[in-house]
Amino acid sequence: MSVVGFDIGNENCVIAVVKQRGIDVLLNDESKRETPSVVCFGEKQRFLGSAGAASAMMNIKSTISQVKRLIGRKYADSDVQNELKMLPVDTSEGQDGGILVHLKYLNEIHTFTPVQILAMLLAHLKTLTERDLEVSISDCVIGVPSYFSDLQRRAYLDAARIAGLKPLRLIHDCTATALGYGIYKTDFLGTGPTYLAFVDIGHCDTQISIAAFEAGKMKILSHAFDRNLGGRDFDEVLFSHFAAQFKEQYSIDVYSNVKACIRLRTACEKLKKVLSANHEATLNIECLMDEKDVKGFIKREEFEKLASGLLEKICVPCHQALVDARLTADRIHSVELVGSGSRIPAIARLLTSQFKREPSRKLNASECVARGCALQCAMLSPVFRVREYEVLDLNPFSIGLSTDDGPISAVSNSILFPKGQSIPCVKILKFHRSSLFHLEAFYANPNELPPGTSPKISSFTIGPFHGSHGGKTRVKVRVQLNLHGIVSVESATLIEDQVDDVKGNDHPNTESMDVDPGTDQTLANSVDDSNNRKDDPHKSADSIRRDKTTKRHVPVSENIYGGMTKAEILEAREKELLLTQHDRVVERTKEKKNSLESYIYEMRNKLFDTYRSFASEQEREGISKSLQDTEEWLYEDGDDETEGAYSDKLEDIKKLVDPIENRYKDKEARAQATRDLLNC
Ligand code: ATP
Ligand code: K
Ligand code: MG
Repeated sequence: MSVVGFDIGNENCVIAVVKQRGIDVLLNDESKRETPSVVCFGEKQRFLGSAGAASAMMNIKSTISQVKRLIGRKYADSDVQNELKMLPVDTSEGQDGGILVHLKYLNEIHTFTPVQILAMLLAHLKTLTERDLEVSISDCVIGVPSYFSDLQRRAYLDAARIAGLKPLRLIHDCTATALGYGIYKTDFLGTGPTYLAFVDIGHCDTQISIAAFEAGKMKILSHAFDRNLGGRDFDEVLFSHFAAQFKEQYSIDVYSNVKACIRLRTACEKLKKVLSANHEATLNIECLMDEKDVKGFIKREEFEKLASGLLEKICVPCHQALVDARLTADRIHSVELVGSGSRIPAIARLLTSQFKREPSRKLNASECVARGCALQCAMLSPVFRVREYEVLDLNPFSIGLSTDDGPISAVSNSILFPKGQSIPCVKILKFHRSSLFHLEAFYANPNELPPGTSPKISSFTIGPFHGSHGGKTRVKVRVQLNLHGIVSVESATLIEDQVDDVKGNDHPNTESMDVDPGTDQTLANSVDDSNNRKDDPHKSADSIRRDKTTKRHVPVSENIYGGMTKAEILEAREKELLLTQHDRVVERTKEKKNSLESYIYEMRNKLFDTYRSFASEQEREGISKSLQDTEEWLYEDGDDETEGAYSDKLEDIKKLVDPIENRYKDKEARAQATRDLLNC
């Protein structure tokens, strides 16, 4: 079994695997370590990853990039609308308020959700991994932004399932980076924890986390972010600058031309990269639009002036990360700067002033997330032995729970899992109920959330069940915030005392409290770590009074607001398999056609050269004619044929050529034998 880590970026994906001697980053079909996050629907097949990027310009209206920006989000969200403006693909609102993309593919309009598109990308990464490892894989760990909502995390898991993957964990990007940093480091000072800040600037976002390291463990103290600040925003600054300049200079309005926009944006991204290493850079685009060639020039200083607003924005999450971690900048031992978006020199300068020290670049800026994910996967996999290392991460947004009757007042401010709570975590709640009821999970503090995030998470139906007459009925509900950062009801148990009420408190370890006798809810117990599950204090209490208490399993069903049902996931999985199958057939057909073509060229040469003296004139003429006919067929009727048709044609010619080839080979073998004899 193999363990794999995936970093799904808005621009690039990285695959890392743990091998005997360490962590390897895999090469894609173009031998690159980064794979573009692009899904493109060509006329006859899909092009994924690098092939997708290569085919994008030919299929503008059916190429999707940055799908991560759309995952688990609402069509009506104003941020999403801005995103969609940049995506030249047709979209609409789904019945559940989600996003649908419509593309022409195989002469039909197909509709996909962002989850399906992400699944295509994941399936591609899975294929690349399997090709490299020569085994099939399913266990993996995938990096996610810390600001992802419950729904976005679930969407990632759904996409992974559709792709045939089984994520052992969705891990926050910076947590993965911090893990990769800390696990091999043994020189942390003995006196108390060492604090580090990890700053990851990607294509679309900025994430900052502060972690505390001690020998053998790492604890995340805060996650802060700007969801809308990344490399592409710097591209956009250059884009607007040159769009305005070209309007004046060349009287062209690139905004009116989709293709010109894409080309100018691409050129601006290149320009930005050049400016990271040089003090000035030029831009040349041939035939940008209206058959006009354009030229531009900019100095780094000017670029930095244009981008000063963006640069200042980075200070906000830096400050927030420190505040949430309850630390001042001088307590930070080092600031590790990662993500390729951070290569702009002005960013390092700005961070220097924020943290009062120059950021360091000890980690591989583009691979650290994937590497950390692979490590975490090895740690979670039963088949791998990794050094003992504790990773404590935390919940980014406060999660509340309410019942049909309103908030659970036993929980302070009805927040069950506060922001900063460590994950995973289980809390046990007891309700005095005699029949089916509902629980509702929600985000308790909208101020913490990225704008546009719905506070509604999910609702859980506990039941149906019926208490037997006369007995006192309690329902014990285990609510968990799992390793992925997703809230769910793990189980519900009906507990009936057959005798009179036992006592308020179940067990010395149980903090039972009837905080709100007016309602029928009681917060019974909080267990802050699911690792403690095995020594649930209830077990011993129950075994003591087994004769008096009965326990029964109560069914729980969940409804995720905006999520996919199991049936929908299955259907999407079937569809993905069909599309993959189709792509494979198209690929094989192309290969067969190519080999037929090259066989024709090869034989045409050999026939009048190497094989000349081995064929009669009649044979040569027959073969020549057959080669000629097949070539013509390839250009006409045979241009778009099936795999089988190309194989048949190849076999037909081979039947004519083989006898001649055999005669040649016989003679060669005899000659070689003679040579060997002479050499003896
Ligand atoms: P995200 O983390 O937002 O999902 P990602 O992980 O794909 O995206 P990265 O690969 O870390 O993002 O960074 C991509 C960004 O880095 C792009 O905007 C790219 O233009 C930018 N970039 C790459 N090289 C340089 C460079 N030399 N100078 C400036 N920017 C660069
Ligand atoms: K990346
Ligand atoms: Mg990234």
